[in-house]
Amino acid sequence: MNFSNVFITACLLICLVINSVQSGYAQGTFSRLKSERIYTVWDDEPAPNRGGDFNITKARGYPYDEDWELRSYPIGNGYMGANLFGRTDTERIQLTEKTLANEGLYGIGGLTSFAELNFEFNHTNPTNYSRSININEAISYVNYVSDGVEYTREHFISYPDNVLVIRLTSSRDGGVSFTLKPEIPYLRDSTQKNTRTGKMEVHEDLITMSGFIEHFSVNYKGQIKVIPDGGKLSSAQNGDKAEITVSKANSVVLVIAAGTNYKLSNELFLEDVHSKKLDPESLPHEKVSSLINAAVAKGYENLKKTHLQDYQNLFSRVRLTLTSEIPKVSTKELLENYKADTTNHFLEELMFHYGRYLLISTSRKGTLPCGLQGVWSQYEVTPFTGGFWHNINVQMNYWGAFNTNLAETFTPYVEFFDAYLPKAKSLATEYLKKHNPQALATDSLDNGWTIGTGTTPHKIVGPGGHSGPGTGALTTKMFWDYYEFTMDTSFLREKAYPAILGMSKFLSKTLVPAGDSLLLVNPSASPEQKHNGENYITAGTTFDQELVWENHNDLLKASKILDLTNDFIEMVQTEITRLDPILVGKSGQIKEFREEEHYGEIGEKQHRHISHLCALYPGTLINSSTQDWMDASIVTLNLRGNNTTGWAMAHRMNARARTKDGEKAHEVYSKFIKERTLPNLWTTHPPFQIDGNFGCMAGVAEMLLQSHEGYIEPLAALPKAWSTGEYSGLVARGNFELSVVWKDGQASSIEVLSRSGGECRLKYPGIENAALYGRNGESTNFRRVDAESILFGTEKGKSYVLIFPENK
Ligand code: FUC
Repeated sequence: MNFSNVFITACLLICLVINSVQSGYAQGTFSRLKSERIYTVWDDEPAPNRGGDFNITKARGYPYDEDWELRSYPIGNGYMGANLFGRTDTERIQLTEKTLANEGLYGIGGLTSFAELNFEFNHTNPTNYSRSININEAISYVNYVSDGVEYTREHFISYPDNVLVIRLTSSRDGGVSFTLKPEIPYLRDSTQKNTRTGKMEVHEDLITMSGFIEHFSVNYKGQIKVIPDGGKLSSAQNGDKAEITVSKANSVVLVIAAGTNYKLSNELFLEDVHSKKLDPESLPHEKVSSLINAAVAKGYENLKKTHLQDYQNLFSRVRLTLTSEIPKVSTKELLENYKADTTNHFLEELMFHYGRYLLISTSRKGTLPCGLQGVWSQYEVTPFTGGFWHNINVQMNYWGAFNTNLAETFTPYVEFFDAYLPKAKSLATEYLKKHNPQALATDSLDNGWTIGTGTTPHKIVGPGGHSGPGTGALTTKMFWDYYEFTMDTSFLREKAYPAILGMSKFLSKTLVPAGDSLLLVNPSASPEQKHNGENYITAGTTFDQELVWENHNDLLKASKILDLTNDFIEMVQTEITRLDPILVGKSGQIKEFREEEHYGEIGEKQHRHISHLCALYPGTLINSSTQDWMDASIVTLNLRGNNTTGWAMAHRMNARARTKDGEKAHEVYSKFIKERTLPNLWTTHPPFQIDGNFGCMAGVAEMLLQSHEGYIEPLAALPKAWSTGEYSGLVARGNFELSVVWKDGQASSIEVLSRSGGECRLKYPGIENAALYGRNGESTNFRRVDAESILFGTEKGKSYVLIFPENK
């Protein structure tokens, strides 16, 4: 190493860092020196209208409409979502409100479309057409020229103001004319299943849609306010339908609000009769009207400003560039080009940022958690109810929330958990009564709580059938991760610890002694695995055993941090040693079932779930210090293969990242983009499920930064494809924000912003030769742990920069 070179490089970089502070970056990092990269998802034609709207066919037993699913562009604020088609003749904007539910397929109820907004523009031959979502702004645009006039539409759904705002402008004074004809979909009278009534009323510039869905006694209301600048506005009422015509306005702003009488509460889950879950006397009318009134009073410019402040506060925390080449082609072409040749990595970068866009758009405090399709459904009956599937899907939605610096998007799940907990406790007692009565506690509180797969905003179920009780520990893992990434001890004390403790109490009672020392979950099932066409129910599947281990282990860590001890915790200390969770079989595989010898003897060989690898990801029991298990995990991943569905590829990607194999992780990511990504960059199981988007976003972060082994490991699974790049703002456990610049596969600088203080342990090849500097350029000491690891103390709020000697 040439010391003077290192010194010069270091000084240069430090100057840059100082400059970044001076230029006003609140959390200055190297990358933020560079200008912000603007990401757009765009097309040069509207979403098609093949077979007319509602051309809903069935695919794999579920409703399916290619135009909506593949081509429309989603925007959302957690409460509601809109799908934009961007048409110029008759525009279609389909609206979803997350709490609007009908009976649905399984009788347990499911998300149903709220409304359709049709705008008759009658522009038939547009030129210079484009539609886009600017994901740095969460604003969607439509631009074109018709008869020499330029038309622009702008759409965003503001979270703080909870309204959809649309603005229409044209290059000519008095150029904006249209007729707005909203529709309430899926109306059915009370003689039919899925009864839904609804009507519209118009008063001057305001259309009100209101109605009732019998199944859960849902009252709903939507309002559309049309505010033209100049021109003429007229309205018409035709029976239960209403319309507004604007002619020759200079510009028009529309504000749209929607709501229902849904109320997240303990009672909702405790009540079994579906029509009594909500109060039919409660009306959302005032709530919706006041949203409209407040938005109108605020005005377009302020609404937009508030929206941008809110959204960008979250979105702009992270930067990531994986390539310097940004192709100037539409997103659908980008995807097609990628299918033919994967050497341009811009789409891989874009998908990561799009994932963060989607998460912010679907999961905000006060809204329901992100469902299986986020906050978007045009269907009467949404595939799998659009609900919160707990044998992997809902958890996958949040896997990337913490390391991509969006921890607060997990809050809706915590609120949802608080509401369902009393029911989850009673389900635990019921489950134990049925399956393991001898373990029942005298005080039912000591039975803990449980949750099974098919959960909706109206109902939770216990585990059983195709998925064992480990589903609950997949759930508590999110709580533990939230704590580890944020270091929020009050969250640990008030939320995570009680949740994990309650889960350990339940899981401990699902264990049955086997032989001298073993304790096996019995009955147990590895999610959705079947043998000879039947659910395979057995004792001690790896899924259940390892998840009991994970939950118990997190409980022990939490109780140590909180300095709590009691008889139960002491019991867990011994119980955890009797689980024998991971077994290696004769094919060198991680066994999925204890009685399995060779890989694939029991169950489907290429099954989409890799539940026995949940200890590799999102769990931590299989890690670098358990090399035999790590090797067996690789054998399992190889044997299972990547020919699978959307979210299932995403799980494999994260698992490969944990084996530190950047090439294999990248290979499955690439396959996922080629095979499971749609032209609007939603991803498909199929059908469209948003879990794949989030699982892969998490996977990208996991490749670039790991922190589950007691140290921070930047670029832990860097593939050759991303040999040069940089990121800022990814988060490691311990609440450290990391910014890394790398070139030719080697880190040149690593910056750590310590957000909670504490010791920082970093692992990276050659790190002992790097130089550490404090924020003001002062040289700082670190302790060498080994050739690849160093340790240093940090102060809360301070940044530390490691500069690597130039590679020889
Ligand atoms: C799990 C998966 C299914 C589907 C459903 C929503 O049960 O096994 O494939 O994704 O969730």
